[in-house]
Amino acid sequence: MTHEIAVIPGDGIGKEVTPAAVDVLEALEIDFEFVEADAGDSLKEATGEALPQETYDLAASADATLFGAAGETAADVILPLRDAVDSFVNIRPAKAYPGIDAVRPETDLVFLRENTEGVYAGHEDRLTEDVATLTRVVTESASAELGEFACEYVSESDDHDGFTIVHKANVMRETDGVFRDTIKSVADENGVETDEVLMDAFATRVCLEPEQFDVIACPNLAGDVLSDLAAGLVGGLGLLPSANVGSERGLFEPVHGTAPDIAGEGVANPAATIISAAMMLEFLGYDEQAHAVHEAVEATLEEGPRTPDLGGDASTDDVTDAIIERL
Ligand code: GGG
Repeated sequence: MTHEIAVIPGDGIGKEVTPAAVDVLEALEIDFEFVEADAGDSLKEATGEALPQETYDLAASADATLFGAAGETAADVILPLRDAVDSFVNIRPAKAYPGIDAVRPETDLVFLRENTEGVYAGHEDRLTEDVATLTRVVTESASAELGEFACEYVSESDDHDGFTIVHKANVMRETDGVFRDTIKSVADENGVETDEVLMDAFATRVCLEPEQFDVIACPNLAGDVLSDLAAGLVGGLGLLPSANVGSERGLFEPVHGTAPDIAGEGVANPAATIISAAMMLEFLGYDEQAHAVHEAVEATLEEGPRTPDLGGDASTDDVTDAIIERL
């Protein structure tokens, strides 16, 4: 059975790391049909539109989407694309790999980020020259969906005892109150253990003792920020993949953005995007191939070659070729 894979590189280093991940997928000789589409800052400059309807429609109909990076047009590109695949959760693993000089080598976390609402729901207004407002939306239904997913996620593997709910309900009593209480009651109904930590305290504690945490369910913005923070503990953003999962489709992308400081130089670390592609393989049921990609990436991170962000001098292509050779 052929799977149609939408490939949307986006901007900056997205144009370099996304083809690298496609090269790895092609080397697996699975029956994939790759269909490329454009979106992002450079497209907006050229056409006035950051996300054409045909790109949205492609993501909404393909079996899975591989996305690169969004820049200034992130709100016009990546948020609608997550909507196109009906994604309610963004899974962001952050783990330290052997051989990589990590600030906290004991880090092994998985962020389950609510993916549809919070302050990313898009309700911003400029009321006057002096006043801008933002409406934060949190619903019981989206929180329950995340809670149910978190329960399934931790129950599927013996590696997890439960999960941590990160929130700021002592200040945002209504919105994060709904988030925390709904997830807690879903977990209780499912017999899954939870604990809870205020998001500011979590930021400190995860830096000092990341081994205290495992799976973390968090609101949209907190998940975006705290997973980037965790990237700093494990060796940088070049190592963090993500999966935007819906009930039928998924969109897979590195956590990093466009990295304009190195874009066009051919030295971006492709690991995060290639691990995201491995998450896509798992989502589509290609467990064996996914495992092979994870192993090949881990061996390459440990033994090299490495890109400059990890202290090496290899190019994106060198690292990609080394991963393909190890498959
Ligand atoms: N590949 C991830 C990406 O493009 N990140 C840029 C960004 O601003 N993302 C916002 C988000 O992940 O919600």
